[in-house]
Amino acid sequence: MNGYKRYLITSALPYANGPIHIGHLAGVYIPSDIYTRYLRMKGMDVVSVCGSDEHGVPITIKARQEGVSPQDIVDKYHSIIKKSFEDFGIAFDIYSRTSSKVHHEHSAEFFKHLYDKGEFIEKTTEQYYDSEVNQFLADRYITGTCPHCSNDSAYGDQCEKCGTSLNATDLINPKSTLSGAVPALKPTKHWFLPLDKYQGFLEKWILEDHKEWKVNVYGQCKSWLDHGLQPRAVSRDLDWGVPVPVEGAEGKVLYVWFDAPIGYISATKELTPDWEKYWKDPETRMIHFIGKDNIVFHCIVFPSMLKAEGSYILPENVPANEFLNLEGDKISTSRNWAVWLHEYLEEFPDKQDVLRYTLTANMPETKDNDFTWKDFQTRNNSELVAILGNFVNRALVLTHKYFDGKIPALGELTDYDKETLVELPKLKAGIEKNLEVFRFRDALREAMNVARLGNKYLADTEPWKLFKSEPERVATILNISLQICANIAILAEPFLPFTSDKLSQMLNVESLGWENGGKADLLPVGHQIGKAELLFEKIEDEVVEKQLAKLQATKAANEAKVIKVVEPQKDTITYDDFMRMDIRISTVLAAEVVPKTQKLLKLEIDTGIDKRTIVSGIAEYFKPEEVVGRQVCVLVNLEPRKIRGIVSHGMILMAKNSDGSLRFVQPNEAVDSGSGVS
Ligand code: B3M
Ligand code: ZN
Repeated sequence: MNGYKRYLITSALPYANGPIHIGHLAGVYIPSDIYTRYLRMKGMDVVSVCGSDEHGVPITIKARQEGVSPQDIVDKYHSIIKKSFEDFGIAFDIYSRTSSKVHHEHSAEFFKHLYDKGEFIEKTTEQYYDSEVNQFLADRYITGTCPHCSNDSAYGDQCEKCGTSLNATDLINPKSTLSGAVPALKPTKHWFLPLDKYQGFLEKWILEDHKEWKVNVYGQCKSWLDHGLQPRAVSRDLDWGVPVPVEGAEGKVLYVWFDAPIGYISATKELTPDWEKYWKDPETRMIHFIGKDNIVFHCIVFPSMLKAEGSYILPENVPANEFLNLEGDKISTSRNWAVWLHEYLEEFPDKQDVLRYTLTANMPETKDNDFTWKDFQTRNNSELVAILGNFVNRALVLTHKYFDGKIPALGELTDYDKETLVELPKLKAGIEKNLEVFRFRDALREAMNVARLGNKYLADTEPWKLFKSEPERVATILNISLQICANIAILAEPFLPFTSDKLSQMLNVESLGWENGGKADLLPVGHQIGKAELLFEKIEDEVVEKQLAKLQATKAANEAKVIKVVEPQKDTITYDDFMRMDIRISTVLAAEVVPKTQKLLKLEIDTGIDKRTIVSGIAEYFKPEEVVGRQVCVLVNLEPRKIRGIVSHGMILMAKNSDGSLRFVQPNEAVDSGSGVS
């Protein structure tokens, strides 16, 4: 903590292509907020910046799916996300967005500066181009067959079935998702940042000078560095983003991972004319809060960009978290497997701190962790209500009852009183020690221990039994209890800001600075406290069951959706081709399984023009007795074909369901046999 004049806290810029959920909060924004609040309470010069990441292909895809412009998408989600942060008390100094003018200008300038310094390599590569829509295709806009597992809907960057990362040129039978056309390779020029050039610098800076970084972060960096870094393209052929500011770059934009981290700089620039102090003075300590999937960009790519530029500081630490799962499954936007913050608040409008508490207590600091509604309920009922809420409530209620809500005088202290009070500065130091190394779960546990201390103190001293016989002793006990309450208001603030506010109001004090934590004389004798209100209320089983039922319904809906393979449209035929098909309503007269087969039925059919034999591959789905007497559609003029020694004269029309099962195509009311279908 020493040797720095100021802090710059950045939090990963969420993509503005969807709302945010508990995983985002637990992974990035709660730790960032706890840390920032702590620094502010200590009176540090600190700036916390964030904003929406509004560029990149996923946003253009979402826009296309919804039939609106990318700007419409980012406008919509930027305001939803911004509101969620405000509602949860995530206290950024600025929440900006990368479509802002300042950002476009600053990121273009940053690129131009590197370009002019000759920091990029220009390379022409072959990329898929869709000549029907006249554009180069981002990897996500190309589908084809995976060369590893034959999945025929793999993307140009990854096969989601077998998980392999791919290059678009690896795909067999590539197809443009924009037009369905077969794309062709076409040369295109791009700018690459030669990361290999920074290999030595990064090895020293991270592997030698930052051994204190979290094991998961250090390990990922080491693995990248051990594999050897390669030049990375920092431009893309796309029409959404920051245009590449050099001649001959029409239709090209900065790669989203080039401009997004510069978003931290532009947000600071929007916030204060003093922004350079935060970005360029080595006495600033910069911390990046991110999730584990962003480690390489924040520890390798962005530092290389900053180094290439030359005038910026580097992050002092990047305390990335792992992922949070939900009820044992990976959180997924596409499967709607998430607790969305805006939905949570509809159900629990005044329980921001309960979620903040549960997510901090389960923060995926060193490994992936699980959020369950049961745990949420237990944390609330057995910790927040039973310990913190209960203690504060008893202390305040008894003070009103015995002393008209005025802080009573302290008498002579017993050994037990002294032992209790001596714990306060120790707990405070424990919180600090943990926060300074980004161990938020342990820090929270120490903060809760302040409430545990108070709860135990009241339970052990039982002032309600003493008032008649020893009113002075009760005065001392309540004075001490209230001082502990004031400590909670201070020490819990970074974690539970709403509760801390409410508690300060109840104690009738302005919010107290961090330096007061640990003290036992925060509330002077005679000070009038406010009304005692409950800080937390019990969450009943039904409430949690309702949330579980909602997730269950999501799961059921997802299961119904799986393997929905919709076959692409076939080649165009002429009207005449269609008219040449003679389809008739026919009746099945008799049916039997073709001997030694499992799939084939031999059917005797009345077509209205004749009676004939047709062999049909439906035996797995229909027993002979189920089809006799049915009206079916038959293509009667199909050329005869010998199947298992039986000549089949025509084809029964069947619909194939998404799970592969078959259904007859049949009139919904009886029709004469022989009626034509057209
Ligand atoms: N938007 C990725 C993400 O949300 C990205 C972070 C940018 S931070 C500069 O995971
Ligand atoms: Zn595959």
